[in-house]
Amino acid sequence: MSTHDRSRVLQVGPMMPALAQSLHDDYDAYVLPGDPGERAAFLSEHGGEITAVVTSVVGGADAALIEALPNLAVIVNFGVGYDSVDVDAAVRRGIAVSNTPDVLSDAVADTAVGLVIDTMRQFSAADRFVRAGRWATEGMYPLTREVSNSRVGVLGLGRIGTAIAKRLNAFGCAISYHNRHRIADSPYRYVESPEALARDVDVLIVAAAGGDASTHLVDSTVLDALGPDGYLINIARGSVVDERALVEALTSGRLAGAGLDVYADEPNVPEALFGLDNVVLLPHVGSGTMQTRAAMAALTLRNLESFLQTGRLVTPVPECRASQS
Ligand code: 8YV
Repeated sequence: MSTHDRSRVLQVGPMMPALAQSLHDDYDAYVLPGDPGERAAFLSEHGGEITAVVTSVVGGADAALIEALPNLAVIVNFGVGYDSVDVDAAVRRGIAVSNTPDVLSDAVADTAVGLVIDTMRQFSAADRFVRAGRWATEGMYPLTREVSNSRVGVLGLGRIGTAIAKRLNAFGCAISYHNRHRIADSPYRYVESPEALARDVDVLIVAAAGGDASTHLVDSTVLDALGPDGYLINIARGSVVDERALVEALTSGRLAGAGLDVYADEPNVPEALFGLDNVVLLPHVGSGTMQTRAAMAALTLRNLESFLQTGRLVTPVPECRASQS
């Protein structure tokens, strides 16, 4: 029997097992069926009961789902990025939305730095070279690009971008950034546009939030400004980069390399990249450590519990902060 009898929680999309278990055991949560027919039947039968949705980048809450839940009061997002939630539709209905900032910044920044090093030094490719027995037959692996003291551009100097900059600053890198707003007390050099930033650096790291405002911020013009000696790293959202233009630039040698953790249509990754040794491909593992995922799950549950008990969230998204204060 639920400990929260008057509120019904709906899990949308897969969740890490411990979190799914808590939602089941402590909240008697429903799980939204994946099959479209079953989903429609579930929503017409139970939609009116649901007051809270718990979701992530994989599930999300679009306008149609929000509309199908007339008593929805809160959307609790597991993850810092909430571009899979239609926040405008939620705000119009007075529905509160939370995410999980801060607790994952270190893990994602570690991933970004790992991708920078792996891409520029080609460690994954060199590992494949050893395993294929090519060292003994072909001799030394070709020389690669040095990371220390290189020029780094961070696109989006939020919490994660700042954690990345801090790490690469310790590598002696010259850090520049572009951001929606210039940051008054930042120790890093502000550059007016993504294109100008790309022109000035050896490696451009995408750390901007996803969503309509940042879609294809990195397009063919920005990639050409980065040029044949430049590297692109993306740990943010696939939507921020024009993926077709990126594949084109990489396959035609107009870019030195790329390290990617995120893609336009996950889990589908452009197969044209599979044979390129100057490209490192990760399966969206930026926050994927046991410690960080446990912290994200705990913050997700704190938000849910706090809202159900008090009507207030611990970490509301910026668009909802006014109505929470
Ligand atoms: C995912 C992420 O939430 O926080 C984000 O925005 O993209 C990730 O941490 C995580 O992979 C669960 O889907």
